[in-house]
Amino acid sequence: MIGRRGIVAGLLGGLVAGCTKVAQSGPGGRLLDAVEDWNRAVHRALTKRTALAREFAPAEISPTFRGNGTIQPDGFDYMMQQAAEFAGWRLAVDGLVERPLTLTLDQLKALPQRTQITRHDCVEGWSAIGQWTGPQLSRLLRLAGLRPEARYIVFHCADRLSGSPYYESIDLIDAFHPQTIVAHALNGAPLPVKNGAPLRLRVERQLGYKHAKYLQRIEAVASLRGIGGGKGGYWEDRGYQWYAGI
Ligand SMILES: Nc1nc2c(c(=O)[nH]1)N[C@H]1C(S)=C(S)[C@@H](COP(=O)(O)O)O[C@H]1N2
Ligand SMILES: [Mo]
Repeated sequence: MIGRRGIVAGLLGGLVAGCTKVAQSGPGGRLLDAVEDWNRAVHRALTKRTALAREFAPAEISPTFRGNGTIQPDGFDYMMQQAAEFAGWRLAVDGLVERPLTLTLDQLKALPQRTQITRHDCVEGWSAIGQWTGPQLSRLLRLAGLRPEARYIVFHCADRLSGSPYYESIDLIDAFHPQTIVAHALNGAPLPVKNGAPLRLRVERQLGYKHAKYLQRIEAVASLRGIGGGKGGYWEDRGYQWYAGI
């Protein structure tokens, strides 16, 4: 993970530089304190980003997990796939990768799986607890091999809202977070159409709109400019925060 390693290297570099300056300036207690404060702040920020979201017990699963936003994509291609129970669905992993992938649902299910019971929080003011299953996104990205220029992962969806394609994006810290998965099952059954069949992102440290449904393509990019309205997501292009941490 270039991101984290880069930050840690920068941090060590900063500490070494700090120590040299302290050594040069004699009793530099104040400077050392400042470096320590900075170190602590960076460390706190990093642990916050990489901490696990709370996981719940099976008894806490919501009896119904409502659908929000698109609950039935109305494109012809999607409806044909739906009629065939998504037997022909393919997930592309491409962009700034060494080995572009096209994966069937069976191939995704054959990878090691993660199952997690988490709470979904929508900005519109509702929450639901559900159990999600699927391969970790990190595994797909390692299979494809990210190129060093990759900075963001973009999720292209099969639906449109008010005429524009739904899409989302996250940085590499969230992309490699252990609870970031490409889910094909909700509560032990194939994903219902209203919840994003046949594949949706779960990015558990962020709000509901980041959890892209109807996933067709995962693209590694260096910049979010030029995709949609350029702000990194359908709702971001309409004024929502790009980083929607919870
Ligand atoms: N493709 C797509 N993904 C989407 C949306 C959407 O309209 N289209 N809505 C988002 C919003 S605002 C929320 S709260 C969740 C809702 O997920 P659910 O339908 O499983 O409750 O999906 C998110 N992902
Ligand atoms: Mo939402």
